[in-house]
Amino acid sequence: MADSGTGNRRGNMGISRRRMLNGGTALGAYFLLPHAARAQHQGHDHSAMGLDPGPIVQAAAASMDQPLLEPEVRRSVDGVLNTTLSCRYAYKDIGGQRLYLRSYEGTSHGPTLRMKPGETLKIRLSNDFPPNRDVLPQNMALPHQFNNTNFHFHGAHCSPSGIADNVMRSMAPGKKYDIEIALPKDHTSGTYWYHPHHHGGADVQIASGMAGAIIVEGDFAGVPEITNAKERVMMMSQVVFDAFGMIENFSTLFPETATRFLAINGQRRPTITMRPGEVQRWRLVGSQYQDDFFLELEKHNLNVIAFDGIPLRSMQELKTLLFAPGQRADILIQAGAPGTYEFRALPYDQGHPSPVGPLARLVVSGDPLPMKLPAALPKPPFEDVKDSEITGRRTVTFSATSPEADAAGHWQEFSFLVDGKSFNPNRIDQRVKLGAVEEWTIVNTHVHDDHVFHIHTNPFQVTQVNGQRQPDLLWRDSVIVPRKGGSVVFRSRFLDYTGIYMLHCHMMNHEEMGMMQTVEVYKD
Ligand SMILES: [Cu+2]
Repeated sequence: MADSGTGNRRGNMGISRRRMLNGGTALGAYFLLPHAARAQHQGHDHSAMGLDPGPIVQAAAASMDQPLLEPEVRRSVDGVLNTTLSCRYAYKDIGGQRLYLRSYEGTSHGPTLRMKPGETLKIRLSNDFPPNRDVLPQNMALPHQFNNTNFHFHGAHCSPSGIADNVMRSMAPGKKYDIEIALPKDHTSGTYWYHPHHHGGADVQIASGMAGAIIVEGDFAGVPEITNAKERVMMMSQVVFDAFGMIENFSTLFPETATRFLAINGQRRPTITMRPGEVQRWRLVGSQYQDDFFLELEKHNLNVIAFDGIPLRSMQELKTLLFAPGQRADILIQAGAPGTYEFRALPYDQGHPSPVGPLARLVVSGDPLPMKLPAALPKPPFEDVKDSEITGRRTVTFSATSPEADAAGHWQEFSFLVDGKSFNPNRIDQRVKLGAVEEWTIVNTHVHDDHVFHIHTNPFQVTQVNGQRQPDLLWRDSVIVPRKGGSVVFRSRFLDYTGIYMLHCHMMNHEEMGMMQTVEVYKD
């Protein structure tokens, strides 16, 4: 990335980039001070110069334990969800930090879109970011031009072409773009999401909170234990920022220990209230940019009814849930005895330590509200893929090279590859004939990291992990592939859509550095 031009863009602080660099250490330390201490510090400096310290003390107001807020909801009308989406910089107050980040609509996460199978999503996207100031890199697989964007409907079974779910589109700053995505009538109902997918800047944009939920309505009809439960949309995130409260350089996201703290819907440790016995449906969206969360809710089961927007055949009553970037989990929580319980990420070894810390607090209080968990779930939407259906098999290998010292290296010392190659949008890597039903083996030869395989357009049914038969035969669109030669075997039907789309690692640092391939489904 060329740094030459970025000084002006950061010039809102009234000093040149050179001076910022010279004073970087001091300023960095300043920004790491707790708010109250910073306010006091600023007060001293400024009063000495006879300046009003301004309203910064105000920002020291409680930054945790506020009620959980959910993104604004936009719904379809007469079969169409017609909306606009502005991509722009915004100040965001997260966990007591005033950050200046890229956003949808100026909010911490984008609006929640609610629609039904058979309906059409029409978006006029306005790229209101400033112009890119960096030239294209020699190696296009590397991060660049963070102000270009596009739109991806993660998990949707829809056309990847034209102005539909086409992640090959490039939406440059200063212009408006139309997106039109038609869902088929038999689309699964559940929790989906949207985020930018422009290669070069998607990682920076997602890490900044550019993501929103898409709820395809209508699942579990006839199961009142679920449809009567209050719903909550939870956009999970790892909050990262530099000493200036921004993300303007890829080094801010890498190495993978860069996370400052965890958040839900742009709030650090918010409070969720429930009455004893009450059942709520939490729609967890794995919009964290990079790492797995190993989730636990103190003294409560996580009762999973759907993964990746696809209803399960039976509820899974879990004590902990390993939740990778890109994935979704719909869970029923039944509140226990009055008290306060931590919803948190526990330590986990994904090759490097997964981020840990509080996500939210569940406060159970008030009169009991007797509700029940469902005794059984309805028939799931997809038939199992049978041996007799399989028309072909292939293997896809994730690998990476890293410096000797591994995680201590600069990001440019690593490479992240699929089948030994870095991403090239002008090359077709997997060609699949329309109508094929295939069994794929995804291998991860990287010794240091688990990776997260994700493919667009068609979900898949996982049959084996590390050679072990999976009795629950889950349908997913994103799955963890264990390190050190680990593997996942799945089956998928390529029935409805031709066109070019992507498979990639959903740890966005890896995707951005080249761990992505093109898939072309063609008609004979
Ligand atoms: Cu990866």
